Amino acid sequence: MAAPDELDADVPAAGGWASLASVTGTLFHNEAAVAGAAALRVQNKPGGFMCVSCAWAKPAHPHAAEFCENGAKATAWELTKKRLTAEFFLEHTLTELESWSDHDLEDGGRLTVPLRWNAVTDKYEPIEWSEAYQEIGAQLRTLDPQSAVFYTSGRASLEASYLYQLFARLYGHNNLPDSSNMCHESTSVALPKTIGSPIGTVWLEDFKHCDCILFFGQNVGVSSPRLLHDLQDARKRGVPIITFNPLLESGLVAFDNPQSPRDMLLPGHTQISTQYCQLRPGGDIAALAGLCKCLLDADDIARLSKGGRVLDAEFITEHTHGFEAFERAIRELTWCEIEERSGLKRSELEQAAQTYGAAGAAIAVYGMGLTQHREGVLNIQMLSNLLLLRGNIGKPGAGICPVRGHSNVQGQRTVGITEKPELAPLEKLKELYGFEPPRTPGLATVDCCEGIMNGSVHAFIGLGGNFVRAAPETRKLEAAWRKLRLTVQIATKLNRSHVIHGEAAYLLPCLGRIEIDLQATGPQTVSTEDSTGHVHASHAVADPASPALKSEIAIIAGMAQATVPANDKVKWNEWVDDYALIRDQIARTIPEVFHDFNARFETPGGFSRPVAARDRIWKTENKKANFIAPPTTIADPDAPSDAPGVLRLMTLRSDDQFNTTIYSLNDRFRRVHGTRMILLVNAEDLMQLGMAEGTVVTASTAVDDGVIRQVRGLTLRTYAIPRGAAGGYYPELNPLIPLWHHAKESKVPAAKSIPIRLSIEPISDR
Ligand SMILES: Nc1nc2c(c(=O)[nH]1)N[C@H]1C(S)=C(S)[C@@H](COP(=O)(O)OP(=O)(O)OC[C@H]3O[C@@H](n4cnc5c(=O)[nH]c(N)nc54)[C@H](O)[C@@H]3O)O[C@H]1N2
Ligand SMILES: Nc1nc2c(c(=O)[nH]1)N[C@H]1C(S)=C(S)[C@@H](COP(=O)(O)OP(=O)(O)OC[C@H]3O[C@@H](n4cnc5c(=O)[nH]c(N)nc54)[C@H](O)[C@@H]3O)O[C@H]1N2
Ligand SMILES: [Mo]
Repeated sequence: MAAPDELDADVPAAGGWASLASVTGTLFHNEAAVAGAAALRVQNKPGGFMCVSCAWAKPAHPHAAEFCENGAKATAWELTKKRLTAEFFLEHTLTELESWSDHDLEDGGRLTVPLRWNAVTDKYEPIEWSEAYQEIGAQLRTLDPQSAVFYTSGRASLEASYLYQLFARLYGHNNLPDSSNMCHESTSVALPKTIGSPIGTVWLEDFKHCDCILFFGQNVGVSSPRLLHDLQDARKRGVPIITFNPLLESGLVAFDNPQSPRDMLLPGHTQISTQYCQLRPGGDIAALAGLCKCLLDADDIARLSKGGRVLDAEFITEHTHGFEAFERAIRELTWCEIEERSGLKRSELEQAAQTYGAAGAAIAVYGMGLTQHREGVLNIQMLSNLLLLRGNIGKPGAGICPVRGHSNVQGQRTVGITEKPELAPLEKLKELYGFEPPRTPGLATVDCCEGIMNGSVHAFIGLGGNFVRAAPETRKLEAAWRKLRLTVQIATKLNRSHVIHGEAAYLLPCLGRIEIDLQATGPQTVSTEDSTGHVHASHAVADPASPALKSEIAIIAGMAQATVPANDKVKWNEWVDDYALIRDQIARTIPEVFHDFNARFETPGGFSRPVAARDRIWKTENKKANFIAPPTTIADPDAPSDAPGVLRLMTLRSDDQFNTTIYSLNDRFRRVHGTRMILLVNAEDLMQLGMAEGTVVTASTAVDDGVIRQVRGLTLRTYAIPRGAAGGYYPELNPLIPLWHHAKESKVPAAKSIPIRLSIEPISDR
């Protein structure tokens, strides 16, 4: 492990001048300089719009510019002046568009007119909105509702999401997977069992009171850069930050605040991590067990010497269950196993445990590095165990902080987008709308892929997103996707899930959140929930990309009216005219969260969801916070570390992408330029494999299930990455993920631990 002060020289700081240059570049590339710059002034501010990029909290007292490099890029990407007109689609067949790169498809600009695929010409051709709704409705009415899937990517507002789930249930299914199924579903499964909350317990103000921050598997400088402000402020108070990540990610090493003239003009930047533990991918259960073991040992010594306890014994006795079994399991683990599995030295873990053990209140932040493993749920439960040992849930400055991805992905679940009927407000829907909601469990993302592949799913409606690119097992999924009877995509930009399509296919262009949404009662406001469970109003500021665009809400209502029988309690038209009426319905459906929704949703900083665990009220079955004894320290049983020639691949995001949206082929922070077809590998592994830097290889999935999964044309790069690990980009490497390779309890694809082998490509093959 490198000491943090050695790191700065090698790893570019997040933020700084390069960040400003990158934003300006994207604004100009999209010819969005004027509209973009005006929009940025109100981004994430009370009275303004909520960023369409990440879900990080929006403070009540924002910075002058409350946006980050990537938020600004997302704004520019949405407000681009580029357009895909009806003429564009008449010039290109979909077969031709399939050969375009992901970047080129989206870079064409905003979709402008509703389209229907014509099988004779192989082109998307304009269609009237009303005709599209009628045809889609007619198709859906001929199908068994159980064979249709209504997917959502996490951008749609609370209002649109509520109507979408109502449409699905009136039609007759719970097949409502969303992007969380590939993301933080591990959190939603793990935390209800340990602390009785499906969401994190940390609010923004806690960062001002914490004494230590632990950071697991989250790339803050790229994925949620505004959180860097909170980290920087904490560092200025002297708060230690201990990071566990296989890679030295620049935002976690150092930060130049592009909004601070002092930071920008003076040399040197805020060092973020005070200790950096470069563990092996999938090494977190072992590392966390090691930290817990150190605390137990230190507590033994404290008790013997009659010093102050290291464990919060009072908290453990009063509030928790399962401590003894947990303690036993941890004491039984050997340091040999912990070091081998985590890839960290005992001394590193002791140092980290000492810092954590000395801190009054600690926050644990985490992301995809924990959720996207076979034992992703256990990863999070181990983090929860570590916090419970010192009573770090339910006190100021402490808690668990999953950093969510899409800007409203958490909120969608709150208003009923879920495939799990027990989590949806079905009784309330029945009472309010007088129908019998379906009780059959719906399909999660993985089940949906399975259904598409085995032919039991016939229709796919996508409210945003790029499903065939984001999901695993790309090759099989793409082939099966073409056999769907109906694909309907509601989207802002063209992507692969539109050019590959079903037998009947519709592409319906919608307004983005930044665009003014004018309905019968005037311009409409929508709302979103951030990562910390705060709900915000979002006021659009930009002119629509095309006069033919409709809002997601209007499109959902249009399709629903053409599909499900009229019901005078379900007032689609009135709701489209006035979104405040939808908020009233949300408040009636889920009053414990949304009471007085319309009165409260302009609250600066958002109004907060109740989180019982913050008050040490545990909504678990036994009404206690639960320790979970780890049954294993192996996070990825399918990716053995000791098989010769096998590397454990983690799929990563670059600095210049938002999920499957690829802004450019560069990854400034990792010093990769002009290509995404690379593999980051350890120099010693390369030597052992007899391969050289720059060699072009084929990666094949190293599992024995009879399926050949390969990605060709990957150039090897040596990188500071643990032995036995490899890194490469999502979504290019998704063809390597077997569909069954997912978190055991949450079904989140295990995208951070894919076992692969490399073979050198003959020059003649390239
Ligand atoms: N600019 C930008 N912002 C985004 C997104 C984007 O694509 N671009 N996507 C959004 C979405 S939907 C999401 S979910 C979030 C994702 O944001 P993150 O949660 O940050 O997810 P990733 O970028 O996939 O990578 C997570 C980090 O985990 C580390 N890691 C990999 N394997 C392990 C492991 O086994 N253990 C540990 N401890 N660490 C590991 C990687 O090195 C990487 O630094 O960001 C959101 N924000
Ligand atoms: N290998 C690997 N796979 C992964 C991951 C990984 O780390 N590794 N991460 C997973 C994660 S965390 C996630 S969240 C998923 C992401 O999966 P998705 O959410 O399905 O994918 P996105 O790339 O975010 O979707 C981009 C598309 O959304 C549409 N869009 C953008 N804005 C709007 C809007 O306002 N309204 C509508 N209707 N459409 C809009 C545009 O057409 C754009 O092309 O991918 C998952 N897949
Ligand atoms: Mo995500």
